[in-house]
Amino acid sequence: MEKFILSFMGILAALTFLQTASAKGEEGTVHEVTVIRNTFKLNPSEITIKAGDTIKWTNTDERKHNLASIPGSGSGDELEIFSVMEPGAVYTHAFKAPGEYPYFCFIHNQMTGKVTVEK
Ligand SMILES: [Cu+2]
Repeated sequence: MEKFILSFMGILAALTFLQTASAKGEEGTVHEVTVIRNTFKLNPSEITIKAGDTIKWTNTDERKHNLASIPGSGSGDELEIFSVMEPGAVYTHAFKAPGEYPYFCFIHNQMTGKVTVEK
């Protein structure tokens, strides 16, 4: 039992560390984007921010969503999965370079969004 409690405490400590680490990734103004439950939609789906700002995605769905760049569009040609979002997960990403960043859910391709980064 004691061992169980100790490992539980270890997991809690790890989770706290991860949350602190992601909070450190926030820079500039933080803009919230929500993955809306049971709709396969993002709110807002398109957002314009300033270079250096952060997008904070929150998955309020009961499904997992993997947000990824759309290959061959925007500033990158490579598919980049930038967040594996388990239900309830929060993911932050600071956009440094101006440009357009269309993205979609790698699992549910109809779920699309776009981040426009201005100078
Ligand atoms: Cu999805």
